[in-house]
Amino acid sequence: MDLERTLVLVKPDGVQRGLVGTIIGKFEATGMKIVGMKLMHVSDTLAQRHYAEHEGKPFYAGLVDYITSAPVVALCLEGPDAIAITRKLMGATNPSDAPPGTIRGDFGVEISRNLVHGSANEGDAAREVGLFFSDEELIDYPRSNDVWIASDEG
Ligand code: 3AN
Repeated sequence: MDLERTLVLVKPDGVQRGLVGTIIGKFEATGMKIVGMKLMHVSDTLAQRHYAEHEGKPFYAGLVDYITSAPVVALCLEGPDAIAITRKLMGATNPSDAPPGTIRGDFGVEISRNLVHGSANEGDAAREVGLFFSDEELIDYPRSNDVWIASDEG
């Protein structure tokens, strides 16, 4: 199984609603390792880069306004299949389609306030982690229980 890194954002609504601990806790409980984490304000420039693929879509301006409106918590998570596992926990983009037990299904009601971002694929993950974190902000460290989370056998 490939060890992956992915970018997760607890979006402004998650921070404002006091759901940072709850949301991060769900990711952390899987065994994925936090290798980067910070509270930050997303600038217009960063938002435009991050959402470049959505430029020109009707919801683009609202998306940039939303992500820049208040602080976010940015995380870089690492683990086998971290990208897919993160997206499974997030649930569908539209909270009304996201099943119970997922972050968006449990805590959201509409697509423009969907609480959390997770990179969609390996290419996006590499690009987005690089946008939000410098190399020095990503910390490589062993955990004593890593062997109980994933075996070397894959
Ligand atoms: P996901 O975040 O599930 O990967 P994407 O990448 O398709 O979804 O969309 C990025 C973000 O754009 C979503 N998190 C959501 O906030 C917003 N978005 C996507 N589609 C719509 C839409 N039809 N209306 C409003 N916002 C949207």
